[in-house]
Amino acid sequence: MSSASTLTLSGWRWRQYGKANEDWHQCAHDKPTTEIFTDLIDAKIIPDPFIDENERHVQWVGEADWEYACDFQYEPDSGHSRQDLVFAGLDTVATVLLNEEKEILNSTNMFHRHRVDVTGKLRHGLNTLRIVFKSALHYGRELERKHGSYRAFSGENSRAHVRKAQYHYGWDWGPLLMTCGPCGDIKLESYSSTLIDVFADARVSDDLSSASLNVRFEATLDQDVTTKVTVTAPDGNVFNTNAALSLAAKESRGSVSLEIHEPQLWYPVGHGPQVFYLVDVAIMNRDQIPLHHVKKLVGMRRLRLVQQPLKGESGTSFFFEVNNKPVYVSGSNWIPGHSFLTAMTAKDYALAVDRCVKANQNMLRIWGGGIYEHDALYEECDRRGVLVWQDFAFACAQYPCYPEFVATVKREAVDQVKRLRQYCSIVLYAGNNEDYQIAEMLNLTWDREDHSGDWTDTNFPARTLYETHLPVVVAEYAPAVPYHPSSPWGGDGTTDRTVGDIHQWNVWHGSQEKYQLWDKLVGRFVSEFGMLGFPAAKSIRRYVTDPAQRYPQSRVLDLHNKADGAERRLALYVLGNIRVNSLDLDSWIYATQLIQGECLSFAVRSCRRQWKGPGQEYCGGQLIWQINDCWPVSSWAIIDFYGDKKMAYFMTMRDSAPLALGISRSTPELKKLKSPPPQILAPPHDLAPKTYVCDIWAMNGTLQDTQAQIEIRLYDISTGDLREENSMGIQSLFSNRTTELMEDLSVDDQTAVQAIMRDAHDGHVIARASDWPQPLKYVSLCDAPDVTVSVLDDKLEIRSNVPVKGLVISVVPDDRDVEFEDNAVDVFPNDVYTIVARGLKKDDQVEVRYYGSEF
Ligand code: BMA
Repeated sequence: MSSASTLTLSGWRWRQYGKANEDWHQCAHDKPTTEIFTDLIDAKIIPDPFIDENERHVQWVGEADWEYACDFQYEPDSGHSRQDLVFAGLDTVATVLLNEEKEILNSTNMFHRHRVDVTGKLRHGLNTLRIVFKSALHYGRELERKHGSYRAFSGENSRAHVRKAQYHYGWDWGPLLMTCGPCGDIKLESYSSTLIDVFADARVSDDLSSASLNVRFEATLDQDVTTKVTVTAPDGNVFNTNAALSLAAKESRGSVSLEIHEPQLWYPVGHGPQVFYLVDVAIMNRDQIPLHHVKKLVGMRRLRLVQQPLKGESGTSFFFEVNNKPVYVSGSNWIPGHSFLTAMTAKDYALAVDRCVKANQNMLRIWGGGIYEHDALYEECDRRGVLVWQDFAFACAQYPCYPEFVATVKREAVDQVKRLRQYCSIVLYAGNNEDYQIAEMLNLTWDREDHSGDWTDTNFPARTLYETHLPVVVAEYAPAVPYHPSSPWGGDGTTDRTVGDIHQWNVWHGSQEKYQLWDKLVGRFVSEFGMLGFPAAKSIRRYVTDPAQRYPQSRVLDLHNKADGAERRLALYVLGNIRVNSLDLDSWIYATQLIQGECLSFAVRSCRRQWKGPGQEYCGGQLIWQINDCWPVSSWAIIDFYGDKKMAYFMTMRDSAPLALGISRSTPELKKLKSPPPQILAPPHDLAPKTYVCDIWAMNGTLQDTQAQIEIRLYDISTGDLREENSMGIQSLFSNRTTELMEDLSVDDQTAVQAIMRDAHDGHVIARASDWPQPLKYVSLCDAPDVTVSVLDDKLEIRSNVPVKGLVISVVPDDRDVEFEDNAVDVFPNDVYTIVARGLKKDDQVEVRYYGSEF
């Protein structure tokens, strides 16, 4: 009798399917997962689709069928009565054959997981698994012919029928690359008795004084076993070794419960530690020999999505509460990290989460047009305290709801929620991305009073998935996690700013509002908003190989910008706001990144200001669209595909800091408005008056009340003269909310305001904020500012005799590996701005660019 053994298959070969005399190609790597695009690139059969215009030349790959094969050894073990092949995911239309020609599996859903009993079907010694992947494009078009056409935005309509990552069909930031292949691990498990699934469901009592831990497991048994559950607390305390349970061979499920007093709780980043209980479930045979065991890390937290009336405003709140403490969310939307997901490594996910934490962000929304992410991403989110909003994998389409579709979706939901439910960072499941918005746009039947639960006969049939089938799966398999039918969703429709979440795209898309009006666009929770910005010059050099194509409107750069009307909208926001004297690539990169940063910074400050304490959580958070890219592109991402951080990354990092300052500039008339004024009444010069009033506030996202010293200085922008100074002395900043510090400070159109927050005891600078007349294009700048940058080992010091905006430092040459902890800063006279720059050496050359320096 021996314990279970597992073999992960690897060493694939591949070829085009159905092509006469086609030879097999051995994969260039030995990884367990692979896919056709990366293999074709490795074999030099296609050029890298990420480079130049190659995307156009590789479209035939998605129209073709492909097959993969791999050999593996199997030596029977008399102790093992059963063998399973376990598939973590196949992309997408796959037929699996074992040892020429036993068909053991057909799969048409990339998000399904499979366990196939192959007992008696394996040969002793060498075995071969072959998988045929039919073109998902053709498959979808067939389904479309059969079941009718459903409208999809981004990608072709047929995608609505196919349960494959929807962004593979092309998106407004992503290429059309219809890849396929064995994208998830495939394992041969040989055993007599095994645990198939373990879920340690931890429920923390309302007063946090105890937790009940219910450990549920599923097993396949060929004999009677005893199970043993061992729980090790974060402090090393081991308990409950007595909780043994006997299971008879015919049984397949069991559970063990225990109470934990004074549990050690898991917190989101900034609220407390990320600690875990280790739950070890073992099954043993009659002689107490272990047959199999599974370990789970369990973070215990009490979780609520709070939607309750607010003081003095209509609608309801929408914020997350963890361990009875409200958590203001400053986060981002996450799209898949690559067009070819098998190229992503655990290290890539760890780095992505690290960048999110370093940007003072505490949530990632895993957007519905991508995938249910790799375990590595959730593991890292658990470990770093980053909350996860998980969409189900539907986006921007009218989806069908015929019986086969419902069946495949229900199974997908069960497979994925069972996989994900142990991750304590997941705080919400949402039914889809923007499908109710699509219903509104297409004027589909969506009667909010109709709660029948079955809308399959309407032209918005998928409502039945989002409001009936998916919530049932979440309630059954992840009962402690709230469910939200869509993002956005709530109240009178998807644009209701007073209930639920909104996607605020009236800056950039929609009515294309001025970003200076962001304070009038805030909702209860803003789960998407964004502004496009070009990637770094060094990134562009990597994907645009012909130097002649390195200008902003080039054919290649246009191909690497998928956003509808992007050049017009970028021009609108750049030209409407800043002075541009040159359209060379470097200047355009700077210009687009500056307006992206300005826009997102206005948004983050405006949202966060509305977190005003108990009963006044008028905004519970904001999620930037988007933190990452899946290929090299000009997009809304704040970190480009090659990892270079755009200016917006740093600017919003400062706005999201635990302790931060905010300044807004307005006119008394504009201040009164709750929504942007009708555009016809507000030509640009009306928003650029000669005098303004400023409000100044502080944000304390920590859980401690804090005392801080606040200083306000007003400077003439062109001369650097200090016009007014106001030391507000020590101010009390109450925990977990904003505190208004000053109202209606009058300033004129040549004055920039700087606010500094200092530690009340030792005077060190905790936070800075600045505010400038808008739009910046009307501001007179100093002709010859004296800006000095002192380069030291691992840091820089910046000084200036006049206020400068958006100062960016880069090392020359720019491919040196230096990590700037801050950048894109505003520098004021009488202040030394120090930036930590790891890897910087004191004789390094740096390049300095700021608003006005190159225009
Ligand atoms: C949204 C998203 C995406 C899209 C983005 C930018 O609303 O959900 O579908 O990529 O806007 O247009």
